[in-house]
Amino acid sequence: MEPYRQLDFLQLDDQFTEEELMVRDTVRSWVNERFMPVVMEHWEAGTFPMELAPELGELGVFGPTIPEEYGGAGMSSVTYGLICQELERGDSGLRSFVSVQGSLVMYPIFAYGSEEQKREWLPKLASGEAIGCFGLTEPDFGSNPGGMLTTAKKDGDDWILNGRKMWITNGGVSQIAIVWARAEEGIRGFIVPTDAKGFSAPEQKHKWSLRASMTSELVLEDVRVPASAMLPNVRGLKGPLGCLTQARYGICWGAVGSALACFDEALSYSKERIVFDKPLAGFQIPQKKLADAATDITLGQLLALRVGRMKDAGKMEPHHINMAKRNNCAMSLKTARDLRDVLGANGITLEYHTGRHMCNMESVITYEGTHDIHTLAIGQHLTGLAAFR
Ligand code: TGC
Ligand code: FAD
Repeated sequence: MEPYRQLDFLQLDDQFTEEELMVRDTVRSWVNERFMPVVMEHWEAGTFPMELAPELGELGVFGPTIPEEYGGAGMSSVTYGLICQELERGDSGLRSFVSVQGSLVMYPIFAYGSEEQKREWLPKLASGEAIGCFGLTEPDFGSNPGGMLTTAKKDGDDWILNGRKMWITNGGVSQIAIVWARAEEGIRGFIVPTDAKGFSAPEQKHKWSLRASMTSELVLEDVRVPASAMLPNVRGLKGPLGCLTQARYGICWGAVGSALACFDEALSYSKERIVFDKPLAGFQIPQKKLADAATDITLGQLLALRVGRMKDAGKMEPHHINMAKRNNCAMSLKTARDLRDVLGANGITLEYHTGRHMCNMESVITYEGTHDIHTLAIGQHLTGLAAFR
């Protein structure tokens, strides 16, 4: 198969700055050299290559938009988007690892934390010396996190946490967990060290999607944390939902990366594969699949780019992200399904990447708000009427 060549049908590279393209290309080369050789083995084993965490830190992809004084790189949101695109072109598990660290762990500490919390944790998280996870979802409260049962009770100056979180990316490989819990005064976020007494993170096994990513439950049984563990500057569901807006933004770009990988593979395969004495690419039906995919990917690129420029200009609002996450995940899942078919039987082996991307996208279209939850959020914005309840 030929080396990766990214589809750029509308010459969108013209729309990026030199610095944005340089970061994209650096991350692309790293993914090719360091991640692609091991992805199949890890996906099959159901593990993430943890030895790469310090390299990801050195690459500057953990919280790249966080200011340099806290260990970040102070990059633009569009640059962050391109990073997510390149990582997810490798695998959704790789982008998830990075999104959770940057958007769901570093972001709440940066946006809602005290100065001491920022100075203590952000540099370690940026370098990959510490890994974090984000515990919002519970067994009975996924789409409706406002119903959470996990509690935080005051005991003198301390807090006592009790409850269960479920489907937590990086839960079993983290040093800290951002845990959202119901206190008397409303929902609060806590930085919980994972070696605290009463905290455990049993792994959730047997996934057939996002296999190169560890997913765990978080069990909190009378976990005692000091007052200084609470994120002081936010209260209520808008705290965790504000983090989700950041992570969903990265997914808009990541989903494009996954679809680009499938397109590149199907295009090169169809040119090499001979059926009925001529290349598969010379038949009308595969050409329609490729034309549809190229069009859908290009529209997804435009959407991600526009939302990214709006975010950098301070104009992006949550409903813009609802549309971009919803559209780009659905586009990427459909593209992977359609192009998997172009590879015939080879499409169901891990020797090729499209089937792996197709399975991964079933998680990506579900987490960070399901397709239908984003549909309802757009509906609410358009009509002013919430149809969730
Ligand atoms: P609602 O009454 O609408 O809102 C409560 C408060 O939150 C504010 N708000 C937001 N703030 C920031 N960003 C957003 N996107 C926001 N959406 C709402 C809202 O203004 C309000 O503020 P205030 O000041 O009035 O209190 O809340 P609701 O209970 O009706 O819920 C709305 C709904 C259903 C849209 C929301 O709960 C939702 O988004 N559900 C989906 C849950 C979800 O996405 N979970 C993701 C878990 S994390 C994850 O999946 C990580 S995967 C990681 C990986 O591996 O990449
Ligand atoms: P449910 O809420 O039970 O939804 C089931 C179905 O009902 C869906 O089709 C949904 O769209 C539909 N539905 C729900 N409510 C409505 C409604 N009002 N109207 C119409 N239809 C509705 N969570 C974290 O907190 N941290 C993580 O790191 C994390 N990582 C994850 C990693 C993976 C691999 C996966 C798969 C999930 C992860 N999640 C994480 C959880 C994820 O956010 C939830 O799975 C997701 O929000 C959906 O919740 P649920 O699974 O409980 O589905």
